[in-house]
Amino acid sequence: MAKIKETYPVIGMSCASCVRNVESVLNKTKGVIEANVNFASEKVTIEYDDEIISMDKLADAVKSMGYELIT
Ligand SMILES: [Cu+2]
Repeated sequence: MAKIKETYPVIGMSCASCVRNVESVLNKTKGVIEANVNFASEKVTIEYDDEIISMDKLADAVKSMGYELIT
C-alpha cells in the first residue's frame, strides 16, 4: 500500500456537471481513495494507491469522459 495524494490540472471542464463527471469517473476507479475537483482552479486532487492504479490509467479514465488530466 503506497498512498499518494497529488493535485493535477484538468482541461475541458466548463460547468458543475463536468466537475461531477470527472469526480465520479475517478471515484469509481479501483485504487482511488478520493478525488476532489476544484472547479475555480481547474484542478483535481486525487488520493490513490499506486500499487493498484497508475497515474497513466487515471489520466485515461479522465480522457474517456472527454477531459484531459495533465500529469
Ligand atoms: Cu460541463
